[in-house]
Amino acid sequence: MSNDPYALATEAATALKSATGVDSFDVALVMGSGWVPAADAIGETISEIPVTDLPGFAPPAVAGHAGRVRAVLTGSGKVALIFLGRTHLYEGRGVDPVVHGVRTAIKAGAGTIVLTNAAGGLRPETQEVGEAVLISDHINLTGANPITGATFVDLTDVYTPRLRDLVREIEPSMAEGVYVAFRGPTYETPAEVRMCRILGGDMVGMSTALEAVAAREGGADVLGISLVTNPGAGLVGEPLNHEEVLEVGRATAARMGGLLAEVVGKL
Ligand code: 8IG
Repeated sequence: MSNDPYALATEAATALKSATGVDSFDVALVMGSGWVPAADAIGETISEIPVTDLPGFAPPAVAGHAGRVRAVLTGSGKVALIFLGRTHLYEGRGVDPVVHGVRTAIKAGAGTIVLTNAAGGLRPETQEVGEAVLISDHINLTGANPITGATFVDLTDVYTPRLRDLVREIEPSMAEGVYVAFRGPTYETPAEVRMCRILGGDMVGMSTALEAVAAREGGADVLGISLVTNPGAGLVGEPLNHEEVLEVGRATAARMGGLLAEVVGKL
């Protein structure tokens, strides 16, 4: 196995194609916390394997992150690669495993990467728990970047405007927002949540931004959607817990799966 993350992604893509029996993928989706149950609505499963069967993938570390990858045939005849769970920066393995799925998907042909997550809402005045928000942009406060060296990738349109337009054609009422990414694993302090609001953030979470950057570097289009599962710490009510995230996911799975199926159908 190679130490070069791009070579490792090429190796993983080769292994993925032979393990799934699929020669090339059109689109890849990363199902974050609360989104895994939505995967079943996207199409017919062709095959599914543990990601750890492929070179470079870390074993799952979080409940609700199954650590499996599924090849799916959609109603529109597209072949989708669906990651049921992801690796997070807070797991402490560094940034390469966090973006390995995205890089592998791109090497396996995917030109569109759909990134989903569960997030805290920074605008409880207008957001509801269980609401899906289209990611318009992000603020990367992780302190990390998947790219090393003098590769100055333009991030003007990280989240592809055409794909956001497409989602709004399907779901005209969907709000857009700026996703603020922290390393975690702690949730924010109330002061950090107030800071994020001042900075222009609308959602806060521990994923997605680094994967979006890696996808843009790799030349893919990116769509990001957050499922707001709690108000940011200190904004209202109770402390946060992961079980509630999974519960919101179960309650919204059919709706979110239907939305993703429609989006993939129109790519
Ligand atoms: I779900 O409030 C979920 N993930 N950083 N803050 C951060 N990540 C989250 C939150 C939150 N809710």
